[in-house]
Amino acid sequence: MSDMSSPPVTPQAFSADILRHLKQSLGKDASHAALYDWRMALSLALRDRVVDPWFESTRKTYEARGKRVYYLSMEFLIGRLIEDVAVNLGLDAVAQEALESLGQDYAKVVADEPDAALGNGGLGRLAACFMDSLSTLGIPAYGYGIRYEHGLFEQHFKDGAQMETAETWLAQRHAWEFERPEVSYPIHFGGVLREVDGAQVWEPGETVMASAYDTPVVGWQGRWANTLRLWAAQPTMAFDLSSFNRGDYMGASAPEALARTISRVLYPDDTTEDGKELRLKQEYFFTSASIQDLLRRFLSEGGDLAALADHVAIQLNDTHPAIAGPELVRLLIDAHGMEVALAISTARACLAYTNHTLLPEALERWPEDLFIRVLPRHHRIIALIEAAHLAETGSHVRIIEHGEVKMGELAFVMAHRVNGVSALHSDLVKETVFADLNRDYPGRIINQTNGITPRRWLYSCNPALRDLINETIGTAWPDDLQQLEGLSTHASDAAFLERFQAAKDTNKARLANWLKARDGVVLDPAAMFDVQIKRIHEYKRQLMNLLETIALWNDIRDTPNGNWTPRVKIFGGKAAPGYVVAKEIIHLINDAAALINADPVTKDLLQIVYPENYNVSMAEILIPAADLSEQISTAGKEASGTGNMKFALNGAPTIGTLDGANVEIRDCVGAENFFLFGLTAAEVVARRAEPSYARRAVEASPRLARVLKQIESGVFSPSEKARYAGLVQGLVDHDYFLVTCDFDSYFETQREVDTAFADQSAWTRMAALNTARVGWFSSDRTIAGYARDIWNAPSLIGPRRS
Ligand code: 26Q
Repeated sequence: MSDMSSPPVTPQAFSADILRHLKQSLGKDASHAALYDWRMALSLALRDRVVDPWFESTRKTYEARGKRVYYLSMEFLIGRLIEDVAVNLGLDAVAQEALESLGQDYAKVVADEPDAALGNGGLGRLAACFMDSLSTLGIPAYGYGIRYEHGLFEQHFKDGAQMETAETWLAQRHAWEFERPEVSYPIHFGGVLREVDGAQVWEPGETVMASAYDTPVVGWQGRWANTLRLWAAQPTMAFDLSSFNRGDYMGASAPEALARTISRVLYPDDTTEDGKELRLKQEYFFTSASIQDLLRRFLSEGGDLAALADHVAIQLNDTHPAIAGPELVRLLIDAHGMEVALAISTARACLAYTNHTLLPEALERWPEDLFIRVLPRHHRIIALIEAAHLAETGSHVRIIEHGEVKMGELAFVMAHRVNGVSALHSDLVKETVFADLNRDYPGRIINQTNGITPRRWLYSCNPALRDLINETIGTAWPDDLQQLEGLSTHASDAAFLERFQAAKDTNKARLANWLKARDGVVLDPAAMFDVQIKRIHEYKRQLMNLLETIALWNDIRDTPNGNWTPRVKIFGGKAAPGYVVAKEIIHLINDAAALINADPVTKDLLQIVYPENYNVSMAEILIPAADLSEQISTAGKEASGTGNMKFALNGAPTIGTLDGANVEIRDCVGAENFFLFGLTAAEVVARRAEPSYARRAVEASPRLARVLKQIESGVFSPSEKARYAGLVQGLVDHDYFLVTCDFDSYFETQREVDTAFADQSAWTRMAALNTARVGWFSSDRTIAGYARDIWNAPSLIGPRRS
């Protein structure tokens, strides 16, 4: 594949590139350049080197006339790109040397880049990992999404409570994208349907333009690059000249503002907000633009629409783009004159749907009247799809029912494959939400267990461990992660384990320095770093973690001279702004931290740290520094999890339940290297059926009862004693997520963790075996599975270079 890689670059040549961009692209002289200028110049110099592999990939794709994959996602949680691109191009050392030869601090320049936070959490980050793997595997693919002006909100704590401010990543120029003003499509909303010669004609009430911005996504060693195409909403005309001429200058720009609201902001909820018109418009906006774009590309290459599915695979990242089914059918019928049954079967052969949740409140449903108001033609098309489905299967499952349009059922019926994201989750998808449809379409539901890109989540975020691995098993592992298994034989080698521990200690010191500089917080690097980072949700049970922390605090105070293992409990994560209980949990963690961290009795043994504004970049510092990974969701509720994989890969054993991909992680690392506790998914269901299960669990656990009493009586909120009375009452009265039932098991397992951690060499061995045995969780493996089982999409690059 050497034909696609450019000649080696010297640091001297690369500094010249940087200086050229400083001057020609930024209009700055080196002596006057600010940090921003250096970052932009570096980014542009790197971007230059992506363009050749990008063009070459496009040329090969065009030549192959084969299949292209289209990954439709409302979210791409990308994070920073400088390191990512540099590492994939093999230019990380060169870039650093070049910049430092110009007198700049590389780390500072890299850290100046704002995170591209166009996602909420797992689903959005998965899409970003998939883009990396699609390019690494050389599969022709486009990611399609929305170019939000404001990504996920920034989180601040005010007296311990979460406050939100707008995120503004586009306030500065975005270095990586290419604006494509010539690529734009009209997107219609509302209006009326009229019957003309027996056919339905949609006369839209409102039109906005979707215009494209392309970011190249380069894979490992620059062998291939795909495109992430994000759509921005624009008015059809910049200006209403008639209002302007009447002197109504504000009114003249109103349509513009209205159009632009569509791509203004990412919805910060990671379940569903009910029935927001703007959300439906966002979904249709980017889906329609994407479908129009891929049809135009197909037709421009002379394709025959009956053969569309031989050339196009469309993957729906959850139901958010589920309108793709009706939109594709609509275009095939209304714009290309295809007959209804063929249009539906053609669309279905192209489409596949990934389910990411079983939570009933997270299954998207739209009020039918709203749907008709915004997308009248699609409402009719969905009725046709439903009729075809009912006739074909004799099913009783409807898509439109009780005045709602059910997007899960729509996505399922229009997909030739439906996949869950872990083995357990896929089984539950078959048994619960889609049990009836699974009978109607046997074999349609399959599993593709999630994965993570090892380039970002080991190679670049953990240089200390990366170097040790390179020295131990060679350098071919980043795109063949199962090679990490070769570390296993070294897990009984004391010298290797010492170096493994040294790498962990380096990362813990790096985190400690970063926190000191950022928040003035001082950590004890000898303590166990126990980390739970993810969105704040009742089902993820951050509250159970905190209750255990308080119980431990009580125990230490009762026996201050006991043989305690020092711990730092690290929390990170945002709550949806409207999720009241999640925000109470955040407040309580911060209140408890204030009291416990100030306690002279426990101060060297227990500390709670909750840095504000957790994001991808923070994860890249926290995960390599973790000793223990908290994956403690109520069994049956976490579809997969991907943070769990990142921790294990970076040598942090898990304390966790049998939920999502935890099950498969435990199978890989071995039960003896995983701290399991809690009820199983089946036991959870059975326990909920028992009367007063929560109250009885509290009564049976004096330790838990004591903690709840403390919280309820205001020990942690002396200025407002009743602050958490409702939260505690909710636990005792409902506790849908069984915090009370799993508490004792969790507490006891944490004490086993204490004992295990105290035996340092045994612990390090366990950590190293985690790293060695989770190579299967590379997103390269996941994407190879999608390509084989769903897309039938080949790789266009040869076998990897060694
Ligand atoms: C939908 C409609 C309206 C507003 C918001 C939403 C919305 C937005 C985001 C619904 C869901 C999400 C995100 C879900 C998510 O991140 N799910 C996670 O997906 C991961 C990747 O598969 C899994 O690992 C996690 O277990 C799952 O929780």
